[in-house]
Amino acid sequence: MSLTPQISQLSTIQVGIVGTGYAAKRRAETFLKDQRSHLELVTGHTAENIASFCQSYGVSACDTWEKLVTAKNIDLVVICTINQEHGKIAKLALEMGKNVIIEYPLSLDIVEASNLLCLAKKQGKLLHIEHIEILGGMHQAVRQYLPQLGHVFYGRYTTISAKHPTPRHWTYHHQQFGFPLKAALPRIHRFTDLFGEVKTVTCHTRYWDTQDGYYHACLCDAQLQFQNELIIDVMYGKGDIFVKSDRTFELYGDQGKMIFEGIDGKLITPEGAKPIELESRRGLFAQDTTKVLDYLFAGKPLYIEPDSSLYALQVADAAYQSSQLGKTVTIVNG
Ligand code: NAP
Ligand code: BLA
Repeated sequence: MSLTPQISQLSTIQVGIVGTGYAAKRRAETFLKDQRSHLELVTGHTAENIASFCQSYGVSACDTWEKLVTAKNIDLVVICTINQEHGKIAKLALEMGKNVIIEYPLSLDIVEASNLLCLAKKQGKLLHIEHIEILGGMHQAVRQYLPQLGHVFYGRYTTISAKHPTPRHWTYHHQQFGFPLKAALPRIHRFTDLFGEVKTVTCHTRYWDTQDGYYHACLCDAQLQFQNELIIDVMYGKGDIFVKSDRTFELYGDQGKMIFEGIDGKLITPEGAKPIELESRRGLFAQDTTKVLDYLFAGKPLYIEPDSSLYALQVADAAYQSSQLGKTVTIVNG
């Protein structure tokens, strides 16, 4: 992606954030510390949370996202709100000629996501889709030790978040969160980043519904077969039907195996087992934010291209189609 000259000539960039939750807070803290950015405006959902966010960080409040993305004094819009809103906010921001940072997923709609990449290119603006899992310790360790596994033929990634009771939160709402493997896109993106193109996807999804579009538990299980015959099983579950949380990542190769249970990693080869220690997952939004400023001001390459996120979304969309149709879906790779 080429450097946006307009920004590289500026000494500071004027930032607006849409959202007041965890991601928005970590972003705001980094923008406030970095001399290259000025946090101008913040908007969100409930007036109460907008007011307390703005008071904590000493920022001006805006009552709607439309006003924020059309504000003349904003150069960079950062979209940290619920998934259902992502696509439309990104679209207006790009149409207004803003640079955009968006938390994954870019959109819950694959056609809209693809159009947004074209729009960003046409406008000559940055569209950065955050994928902090790529910056995280586990993915870096997997990349580092992968050559020691030999030919990798099977992998499995289980993430279960047990909740008792399940909160009435947007992450348990069908429309607001979206299809689980689109919303939790890193479950697929970790593998497409390492192993490339997927050939077929078979997926089953089950929800334990409550009311008003909410559910109290869900289970989404997908099997991906890659072009190189590698088979990956992805299991995503959350809510009150689960007794215990679990995060287990495994890769099997003909010369070794890697396994991560939470932050405890192991590389197992015929010579024995070697522990792989991981750092905490904190600090990743700060890193992502700094990398965007380094890109805009110094032309340093970003760690992720939007096409990589779009491809993972295409695979997640195939998983959605598979679970709707009750059969295996073949991916048409460009
Ligand atoms: P969060 O802490 O729950 O914050 C969600 C934000 O959206 C809050 O400002 C909330 O406002 C607002 N919101 C809630 N319900 C809404 C509704 N119905 N309509 C409009 N806005 C609503 O969420 P988060 O963890 O920061 O996630 C934000 C985005 O980042 C999501 O797309 C998520 O997938 C992505 N992401 C998060 C992480 C992470 O580590 N947390 C990692 C990667 C990607 P109120 O609180 O006032 O309702
Ligand atoms: C990812 N975490 C996410 C996502 C959501 C949350 C909505 C995006 C969807 C997904 O990939 O599953 C929400 N995570 C939470 C909430 C908590 C949580 C509400 O841990 C409550 C404690 N995120 C955090 C915190 C950390 C964190 C406190 O909110 C770490 C200390 C890390 N969340 C984190 C990371 C990802 C993520 C690194 C990227 C997904 C991945 O690593 O695969």
